[in-house]
Amino acid sequence: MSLQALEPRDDDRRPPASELLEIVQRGLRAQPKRLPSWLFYDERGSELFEQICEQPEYYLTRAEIALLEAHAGDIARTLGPDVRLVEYGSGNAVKTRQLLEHLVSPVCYVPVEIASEALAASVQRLAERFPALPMQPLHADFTRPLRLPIPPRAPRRTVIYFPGSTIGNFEQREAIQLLRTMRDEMGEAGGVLIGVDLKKDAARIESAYNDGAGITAEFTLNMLARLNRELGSDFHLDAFRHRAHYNPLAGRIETHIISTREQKVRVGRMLATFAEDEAMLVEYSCKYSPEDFAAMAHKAGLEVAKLWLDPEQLFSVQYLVRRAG
Ligand code: AVJ
Repeated sequence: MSLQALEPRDDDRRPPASELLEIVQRGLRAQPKRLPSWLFYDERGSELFEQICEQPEYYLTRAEIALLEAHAGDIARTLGPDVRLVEYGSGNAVKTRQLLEHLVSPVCYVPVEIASEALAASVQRLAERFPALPMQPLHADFTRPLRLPIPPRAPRRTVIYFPGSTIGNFEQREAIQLLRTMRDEMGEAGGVLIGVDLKKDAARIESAYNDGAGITAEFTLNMLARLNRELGSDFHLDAFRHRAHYNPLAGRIETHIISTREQKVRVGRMLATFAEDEAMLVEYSCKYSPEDFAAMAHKAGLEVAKLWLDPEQLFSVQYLVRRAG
């Protein structure tokens, strides 16, 4: 039916590639060293993440899909008809498909993604399944204010869909900031539909980030391979290893890249020194109890209107709306 404009719109407020070197050098100068987790997602990193989702230890994706299988009808009723669905991070097409199959006369689908390969792939897959649904891919960084494309007709509400517990990658203050940005973006009648991984037995969480096949370790170290390729740095991948520990007090997985020996790494004009066993922080994956998350939403001017759990109660999907007062 309608002609799909599959060319993503470019948002020129994205950080240019030239900033990459600066971001990495700053992270290597920090004490302790730390690099941002979005650096994982080059083409290879996105591929490895998809493989992580299939590992038996990584319960998150399966739980969220099972949750949608059980509750997509109720979720769609809660969102109502004529929704403009804006997805932050255009990740796993299976979840989006489950949701779109249940939504009544959605106005359009707007995936917002900084990795252009991932954006193109997800739109392609969904366009085949929903040929009549207008798609408005936006190539942008969703942590910054967006300029959403004009919808093809007036939506009843804009719903920001943020699945996968990606919110867990943000520290409390940043997470609140991001929720506030979503609140601004969705408008008065809007809502946020968000996947949030739950606190549970520490061993269960820890094993999800230390799969037996070593895919997560490969995913972690791929960040260094990416920097070598894109910045011409000389990280020796065999002199670093992956470590993911659950910090029960902070309620989060802390993933580090560990230097297995004393070494120097050239990154542009900078020479970074690593001590033996020095740990560089590359990711947090925060876990929340429903109460924790409700308190955080509250601080962002939102309230939890509804909460769904998967049959094993490992994972939650929550619907947030503007908070009164
Ligand atoms: C995509 C951010 C939800 O934190 O569980 C998986 C990324 N990192 N294994 C997560 C990830 C290591 C994932 N998120």
